[in-house]
Amino acid sequence: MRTQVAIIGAGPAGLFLGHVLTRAGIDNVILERRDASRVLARIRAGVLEAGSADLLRKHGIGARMDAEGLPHDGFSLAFGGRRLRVDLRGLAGASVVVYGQTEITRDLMEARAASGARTVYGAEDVAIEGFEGDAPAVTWREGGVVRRIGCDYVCACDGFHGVGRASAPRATLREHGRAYPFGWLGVLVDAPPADHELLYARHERGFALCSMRSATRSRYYVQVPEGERAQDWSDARFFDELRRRLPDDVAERVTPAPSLEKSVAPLRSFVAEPMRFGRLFLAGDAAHIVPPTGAKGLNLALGDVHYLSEALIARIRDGDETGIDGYSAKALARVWRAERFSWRMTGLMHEFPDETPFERRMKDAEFAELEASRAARAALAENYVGAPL
Ligand code: RFL
Ligand code: PHB
Repeated sequence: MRTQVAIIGAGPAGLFLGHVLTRAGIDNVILERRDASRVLARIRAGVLEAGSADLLRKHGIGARMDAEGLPHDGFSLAFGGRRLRVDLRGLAGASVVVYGQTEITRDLMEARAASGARTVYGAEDVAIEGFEGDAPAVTWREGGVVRRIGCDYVCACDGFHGVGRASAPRATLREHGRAYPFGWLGVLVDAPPADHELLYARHERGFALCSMRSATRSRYYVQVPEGERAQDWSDARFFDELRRRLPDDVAERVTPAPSLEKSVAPLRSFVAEPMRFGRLFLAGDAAHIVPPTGAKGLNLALGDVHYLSEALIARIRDGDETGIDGYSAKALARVWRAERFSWRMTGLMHEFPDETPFERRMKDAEFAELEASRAARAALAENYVGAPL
């Protein structure tokens, strides 16, 4: 078997890369460890930057997002009894789109099925060979049989625990990051959202977030200590804790309902450098993780794929190597900016177990600055709607 580009992972990064390459006439194969239903069952991101939404439209997969997604012109921060609305449109001239990662994944899966491009689900023990030379290949096990595909390039879009980064040469790979001593417990319910926009709340009991997927489906999160297990949280306990952390008027509008999904996500900041090793490229969570407080992870993955697909198309169609040579630096510049923003939002809005009174006062002062200064709010808004690609 042979292909031009072997893609590992059928999350949003891998599926979007495959989609753009297929539309450019470049043959590609996606190898995914799980089956498609498992991939679709993961409830993750909810917020798309304006630039991400434009990117999906540009590549012909924005129709359902435009019909069903919810454009949001702002969001609110609640901070120890105070409330602040961040007017994204007024301050940064753009809005975001609330449209679930699951829906984007479904749209991309359908487009791929219609195009006839190959995807192998249930590919076990994926391994990458020869990417430091001219003839890389990927091997995997499928129903007990070992298979191999030769290719020109390998793109690892296989998330934080994937094989791509693990295969990178230790001498070149640098890894930076920190884990936070807490996670987010998330619940998805069929009930109208508490508010028409998102609300991020800091409270002495911990952070809480009111988000949504549609006018009838809500997504809520509460900060929990690291190691906490979702099965130890009944729906009643979750909603009780959530309401205690929200401003009274919002808490009253929360409609508890049986959870459709409940899970704990650990919080971490992480960057791997560089994002290219010979003929192996990393994209999305395979290369970097942000804590979800800034709503950046999926957007970074789509941005990486934008740069990487342009670079591969220029190389494969025209023999132009400048794009693939510049990919890592270009993607990382955008990644570090989002890392800083996500780290700052996480610090401001969460309760740290070892927080000193001095650190608490610094956060109070930071929130006061946001209340007092339009420039401070504008900087926040610009980061939230995202840097142009
Ligand atoms: P994914 O989605 O993890 O997909 C990787 C795929 O690779 C497969 N895989 C392998 N396949 C073959 N062989 C192997 N050895 C493999 N190892 C792994 C996996 O099965 C999987 O299918 O990575 P990708 O495509 O880079 O996408 C990244 C996003 O999923 C992620 O950044 C976002 O979900 C982060 N995120 C958010 N991002 C936003 O932009 N806005 C948000 O509002 C937002 N909210 C969130 C989030 C992430 C969260 N969690 C659960 C971490 C909220 C939460 C709670
Ligand atoms: C979500 O709806 O899942 C969501 C929204 C905003 C975030 C993180 C997650 O910052």
